[in-house]
Amino acid sequence: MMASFLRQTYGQRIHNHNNPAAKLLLETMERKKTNLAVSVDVTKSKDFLAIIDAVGPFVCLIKTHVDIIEDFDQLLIKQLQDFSVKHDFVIFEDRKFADIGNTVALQYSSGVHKIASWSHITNAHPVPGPSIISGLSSIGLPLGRGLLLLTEMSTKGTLAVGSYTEEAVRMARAHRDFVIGFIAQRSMQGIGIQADTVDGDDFLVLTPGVGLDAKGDSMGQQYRTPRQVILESGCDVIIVGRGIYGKDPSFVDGIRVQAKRYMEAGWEAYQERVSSQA
Ligand code: 5BU
Repeated sequence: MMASFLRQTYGQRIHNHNNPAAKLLLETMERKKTNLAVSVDVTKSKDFLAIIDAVGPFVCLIKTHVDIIEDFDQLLIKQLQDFSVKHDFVIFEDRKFADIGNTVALQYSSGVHKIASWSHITNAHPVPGPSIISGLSSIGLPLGRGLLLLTEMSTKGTLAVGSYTEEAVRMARAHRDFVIGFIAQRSMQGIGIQADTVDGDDFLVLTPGVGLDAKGDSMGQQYRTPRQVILESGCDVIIVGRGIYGKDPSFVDGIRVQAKRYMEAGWEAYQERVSSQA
């Protein structure tokens, strides 16, 4: 059955969560009136920071892939954190952990990037089973971090479907303190439980594969509109990358225009959702 979280406002849903990262994200969305996350997939620090400063006012969250930055150093993390305070957004390193508990704990805490020390949210593939959650949680939970499990993907031919998705949602329910939600293409409400059971777990759904102008790319990516994602599929956050900065990361005026456009489209779809009676 369809639970009522979809009609609750982001502000109301803060009370459904105990994890500090989940609360921070919902508070930020409510305060700034945006469900837009920008994925900053560029290889140079200069472009990375320019895009973040340009889109900052319009986003609830900045998603990073710090391992693609060629001139990465700890100063960049300090600058990212300063922007997070200046513009009031949450940080999500899209690391997609996928190994045994001991290894992911080391990858999360250590190495060049020390992700747990600065990223409010990170994510993991459920493929190793529950031990990946305990491994990451041993590092992240004491720091107040939150984890998203990847239960679906936006790519053509993804294997994350059916019973894989269902089992992953069950894994999340068993680790509610640290797992705050999913990277998925639709609401995971009621997935993996009996049809007549009420699902009392409010998970956040962050959704990549969003574009207003293109249907996909040449490497298997598939795009849907903010309306399809938020209103028709019940997701909470739209994640947009190239739709906002295109091929020219230095054209900040254009980037601002696109960020505002996606923010408005995402918020309009959300308002329609929470006010709908169906
Ligand atoms: P794009 O430029 O809007 O296509 O970028 C999408 C981003 O979201 C990119 O960083 C991907 O790594 C990420 N992504 C995705 O596109 N699809 C998925 O299913 C997952 C992540 Br999981």
